[in-house]
Amino acid sequence: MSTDRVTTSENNLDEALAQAVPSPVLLGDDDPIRPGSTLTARGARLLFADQVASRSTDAASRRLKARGLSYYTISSAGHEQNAILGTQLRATDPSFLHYRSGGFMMARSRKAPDVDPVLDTMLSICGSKDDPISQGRHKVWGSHPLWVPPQTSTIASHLPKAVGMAFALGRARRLEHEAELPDDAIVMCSFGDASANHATALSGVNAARYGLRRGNPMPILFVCEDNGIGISVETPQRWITESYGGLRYLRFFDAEGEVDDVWDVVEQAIHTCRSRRVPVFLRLATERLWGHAGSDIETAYRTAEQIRALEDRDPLIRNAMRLIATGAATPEQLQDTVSTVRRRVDDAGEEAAARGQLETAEAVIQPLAPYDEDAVRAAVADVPGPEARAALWGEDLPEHASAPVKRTMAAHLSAGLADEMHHRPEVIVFGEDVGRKGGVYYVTAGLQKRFGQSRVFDTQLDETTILGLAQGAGMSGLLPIPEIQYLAYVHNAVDQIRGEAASLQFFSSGQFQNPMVIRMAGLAYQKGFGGHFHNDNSIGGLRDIPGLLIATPSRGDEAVKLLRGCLATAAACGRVALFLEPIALYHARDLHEEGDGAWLSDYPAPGEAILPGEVGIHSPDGPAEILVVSYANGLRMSLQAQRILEQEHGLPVKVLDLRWLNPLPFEAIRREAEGMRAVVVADECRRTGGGIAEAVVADLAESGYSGRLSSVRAEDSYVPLGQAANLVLIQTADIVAGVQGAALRM
Ligand SMILES: Cc1ncc(C[n+]2csc(CCOP(=O)(O)OP(=O)(O)O)c2C)c(N)n1
Ligand SMILES: [Mg+2]
Repeated sequence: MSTDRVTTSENNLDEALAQAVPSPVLLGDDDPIRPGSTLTARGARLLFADQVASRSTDAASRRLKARGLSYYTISSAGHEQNAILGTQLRATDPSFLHYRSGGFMMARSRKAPDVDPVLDTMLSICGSKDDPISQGRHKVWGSHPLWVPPQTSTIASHLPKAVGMAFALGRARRLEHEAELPDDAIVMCSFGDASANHATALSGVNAARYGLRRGNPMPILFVCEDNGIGISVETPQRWITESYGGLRYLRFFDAEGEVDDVWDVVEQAIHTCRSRRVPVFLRLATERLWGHAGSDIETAYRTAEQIRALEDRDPLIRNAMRLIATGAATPEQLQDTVSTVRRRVDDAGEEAAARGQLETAEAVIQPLAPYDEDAVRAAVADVPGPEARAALWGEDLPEHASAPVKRTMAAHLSAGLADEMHHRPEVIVFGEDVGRKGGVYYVTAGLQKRFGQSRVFDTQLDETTILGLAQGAGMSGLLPIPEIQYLAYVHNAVDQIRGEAASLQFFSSGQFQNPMVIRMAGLAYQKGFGGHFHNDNSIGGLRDIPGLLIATPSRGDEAVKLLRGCLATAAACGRVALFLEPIALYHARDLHEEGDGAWLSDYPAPGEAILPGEVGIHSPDGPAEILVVSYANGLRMSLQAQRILEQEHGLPVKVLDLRWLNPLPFEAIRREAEGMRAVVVADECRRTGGGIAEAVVADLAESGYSGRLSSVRAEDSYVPLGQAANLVLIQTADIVAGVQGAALRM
């Protein structure tokens, strides 16, 4: 079925060219196709060749699919006018592309003579390990030399990061950060008409407008490839113009008509964006010539007449006729182009299908979570000298802070962030209320005053935007530390981590990176500020994100060392790290008794850091037969339990602080569990899937640990207000009881 439509389209083009009457007057190569246009006859012929190349890869993908040799049939057929953008934009204008961008890529590739876009496209369609961008991990449009980061299939998810990059280009320049891209680069982001309704698209466009309203340069070109339909659902006529035209802080352009008309409007749109550094929205009229994908049975929602009418509007035929009518080309020239290109694509398809795919699981996951310990250690060891620190702190070095000498986690984190910002000029800190106020818990207090509004700033209230900004900044060479105000509020935007940030290295075979350390206040046990949304105790939805590094501290000194470990890993390996700060411990001072000050700590000297996989061990005075595994609030409670168990029950236990919740430090856990008669996991997160107990217990069981295994976990519940919270959360007494129970059965 689907290949029939392909053949029909090809025949239609062939017949149109066979019947076309040449213009009596032919243009010279450099003549404009129409007076006043910058599109020359030669330029128009090259454009047509790119469009035919794109169409032919679509045809080849469906034919190869029918033979079981290709894996992707969502085509660009009917969208080939996007080649005009590929021609006019520069290879240094980062482009975040819609999946129907074959024409764009063919044209863009002319700017990198070593790139063979036809073969690359066919390699991608065939899932080949030789696909230069994803090595067969996904069919994506992407190219490192052409500044096209690969995008995921989640529609609209790329708008926030494209906007983030447009923002970051200007910001990096203001910070005098050495830029890879020229000063007048703009960012382009394309998407479909149905996708333009998505919350993430609205978030992206809003962020661009808001950024401009706030006085930031926002050189972002949104391109809506409007084919009037999303799979089977028609977009109301003029909807895109009605919803995006006439908005303040967004210039709107509508490109429709003959190829030279579209060319001119695209030119104006790009020029406006580039010269004025403002968000521009371009509606590009397109057709979706075939079904949504090869498997889509279009006749279920389109009549035969509608399909025929669509075929009559095929932009390839329309462009060919325009070129012939204007004298930019003869029918024979275009026929030649068509047959040469089709042959080239068919050959490339056969070649691509014969190349192999990735062959081992190791090869597949190799770029997912790169970790180069030497490089991370070097990044950690790169510390500011005494003079540099004196310039920041004067006499008041945080490690010498006067009364009280020991300080809370919030105070140490604040100083730790200041040290990092001072030493790493590429670090920027942003989020809701982090600037003037210094964060809800004052962790970023004073940073804006010290480092200025360019490096420490408040964003609008939108987590999707915050994480989009972080991705754009990371791709621009900055090292962003975005803050998510509460763990419960990441879920509305979690796809920006799950689908986007954490997947970039995977789908680009490590060629693009968006390093970041997301600071996130979370977990439960806040006194006086209750309710689930400020005490969310589930990390299940984050722990399953491939490649995401998650660290959680418990005490102030360790918090700084862990933060350094996260930043060094992000900087050296391009990783996305999540730094989960237990809110209830920000200002905690005591451990066993009120006033003992035992949870205060000294600021760690520069260079002291905790790296991924390194756990904390808290041993009793004598030998122990039971290991308690915990983290964050649970660690503090486990240490309380440790004393009670030893002093009141004569039961010494060793306590292991996981510190890293993803990946879990299994090696260290197994090592410490060895020789112990029981392991008790004290997991403050929810019982089922919300925390880490299941994984720790399962790993020990599978690795042959023969002692008793048990856990203490929170109820599967939202966290209620006030004292009722303690009914569903684990308490010190529960850990004591859990250990006693284990001791009885071992
Ligand atoms: C967030 C999300 N929801 C649903 C889908 C499934 N889906 C893929 S394409 C598509 C329609 C997109 O239509 P449009 O934006 O108009 O682009 P077109 O395919 O017409 O070019 C849908 C619903 C998806 N990829 N992502
Ligand atoms: Mg559409």
